[in-house]
Amino acid sequence: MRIDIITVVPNLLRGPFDHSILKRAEQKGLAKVEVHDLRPYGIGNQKSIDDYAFGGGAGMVMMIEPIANCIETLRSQRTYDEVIYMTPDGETFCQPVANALSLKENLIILCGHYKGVDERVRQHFITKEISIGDYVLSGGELAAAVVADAVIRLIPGVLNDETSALTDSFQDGLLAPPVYTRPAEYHGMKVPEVLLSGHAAKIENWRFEESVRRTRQRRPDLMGSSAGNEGGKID
Ligand code: 6GU
Repeated sequence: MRIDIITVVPNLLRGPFDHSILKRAEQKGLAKVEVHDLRPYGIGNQKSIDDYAFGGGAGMVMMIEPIANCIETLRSQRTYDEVIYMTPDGETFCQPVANALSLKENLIILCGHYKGVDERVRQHFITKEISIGDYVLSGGELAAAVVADAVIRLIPGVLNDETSALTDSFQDGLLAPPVYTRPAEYHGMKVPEVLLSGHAAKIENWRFEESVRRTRQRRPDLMGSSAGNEGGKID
């Protein structure tokens, strides 16, 4: 998978992809993230990328021409499955969206800034609009890093233990169960006996029950409809 991120603040995105899981994904040749500074695509001597909004009002608007130039340059090099725009008024990001994106080959992610992009960019170039939640960030960069992280870790071979993405919170519609490691007892606080029993079926059942308990307590909104209730396991 290849992800091309277009931004006016490339430095904000230099860090996240040079570390841990994402770096390993790149070293293994499974994913590549390229960050593109929009500035060189700007127009005029100033390489302008934004201007005042028609009709007035506070805040600048990102112009269509620099973005068009950048996207067309990328498109001349390969075909893209999606051109994603990061914006607080997009579709709220969630695990099923991450799962779907992890199956794509090439993605462009355009980070919104200032008051956003000229509406014609959205009409003409954008195929998907994503928000990461109901709060406002000063730009789409951190949100783009969130999306890229959530997507790249799902690519087969990126995680060491390939099954571990399957047991993530949300992947089965439930929150993940509690986990423990050594020591088995710390200042009188004991690890649940069943986890030390070596009885695989009992352990699996305990984890499922704890997932349900935790989800019911913390995220009752996930317990509606059929979430985590395939086969009617939850009453
Ligand atoms: Cl994608 N961008 C901005 N600026 N704020 C956000 C967001 C995106 N998602 C949630 N808040």
